[in-house]
Amino acid sequence: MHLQQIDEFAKSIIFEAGRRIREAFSYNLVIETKSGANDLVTNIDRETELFFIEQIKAFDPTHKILGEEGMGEKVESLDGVVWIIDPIDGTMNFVKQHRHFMISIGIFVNGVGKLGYIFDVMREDLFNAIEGQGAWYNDSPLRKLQSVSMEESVIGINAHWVAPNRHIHHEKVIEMVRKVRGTRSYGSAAMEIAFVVSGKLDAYVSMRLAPWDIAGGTIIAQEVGAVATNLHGEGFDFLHQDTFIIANPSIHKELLEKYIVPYD
Ligand code: 2AM
Ligand code: CA
Ligand code: CA
Ligand code: CA
Repeated sequence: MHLQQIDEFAKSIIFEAGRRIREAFSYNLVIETKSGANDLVTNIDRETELFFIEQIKAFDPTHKILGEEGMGEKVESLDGVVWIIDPIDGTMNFVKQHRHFMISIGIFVNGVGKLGYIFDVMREDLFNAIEGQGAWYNDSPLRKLQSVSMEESVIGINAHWVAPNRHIHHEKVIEMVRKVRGTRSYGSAAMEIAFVVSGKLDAYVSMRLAPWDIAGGTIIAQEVGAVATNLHGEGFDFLHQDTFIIANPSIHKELLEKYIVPYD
């Protein structure tokens, strides 16, 4: 099947899923916790993932789907066409603010990221990319990232990492916070990645992300020259969780060498 056809189909179901999520606020949200008090899931996360699975299987039953809520089949390899889906990224924002949450989708063909989408559901803003053809914010092309210095940078990072913790040298994070122009924390990994690829943030760091948090975003990143790795500077494995950084290429190395230094 032609990539262009999959792209058109993907956009159509993302917009339809967005309409359904916006309507869902008028009926009951059932909120549950998963691994802990800050790890939430709702009936809408699950229903949205199921909607994607049903639509994709009707479109082409050979496509495989790896979704956060585990409603699809078990996906153990990236052979064939694989959709990696986060039906709602930023569930806490969804529940608490009714905004600032994204649908995030990456489509891989035999392990290569081909199509990436991050959709801001309430603003109806789409960031997307086609491998080798470019990236767009709605209908405007996204430009290659211009270089920035640390002093001019705005970095997406959670306040946790400025306090003593077992993941990274927090005193180096404090140095970074003092050096850069500003820091932000939006509560949706996909939103922060969308901001990095469109130059609204210069980097985003997380200690633990899963494939569905970053699949769509890393495909868009390639098209604008943003660099995405784990905190050891290695490529991300799309079947397991890992640490994560995405940055403007002019500061990625410096961030990892001087400021975002994991213990192990
Ligand atoms: P989610 O909303 O899809 O769960 C919140 O800081 C960001 O981290 C969100 O993008 C959230 O995705 C993601 N995240 C990944 N693992 C998480 C976890 N165990 N608990 C809470 N948020 C998590
Ligand atoms: Ca979640
Ligand atoms: Ca997520
Ligand atoms: Ca989610």
